[in-house]
Amino acid sequence: MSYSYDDQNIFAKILRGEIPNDTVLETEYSLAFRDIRAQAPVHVLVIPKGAYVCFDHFAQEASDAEVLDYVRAVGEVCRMEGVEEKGFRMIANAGEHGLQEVPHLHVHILAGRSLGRMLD
Ligand code: D5M
Repeated sequence: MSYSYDDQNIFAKILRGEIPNDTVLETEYSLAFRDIRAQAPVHVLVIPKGAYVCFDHFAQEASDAEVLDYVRAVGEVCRMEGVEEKGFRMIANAGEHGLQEVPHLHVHILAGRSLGRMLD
């Protein structure tokens, strides 16, 4: 599958500095910021700075350096937010059925309360 990236999406605007954000961590290739509609006491979004729609797009086209930076950024946010002790959930919504609202790859990191069971 090939992907076309909409550079008018809200995270692209955040990356260009056109919209403010509450940054948690910025690295060479990644940015983490607080979700504007927080669903838990900790709700951080981690995005690659590159123009990738979803994980498949990222896995196909990102450089090894970008992938490594992104994985490490997710881990570092977890450490910074202290979510490992009580636990947390990571979610990446993708596409129409995944109800992905913003078409720029992002992982949600949710923590700070019991998150309920999603899958039986
Ligand atoms: O989730 C997209 C998420 O992006 C949703 O939880 C709200 C969040 N969002 C939307 N606009 C902003 C801004 N401007 N700052 C921070 N967070 C934002 P999805 O997985 O695509 O459904």
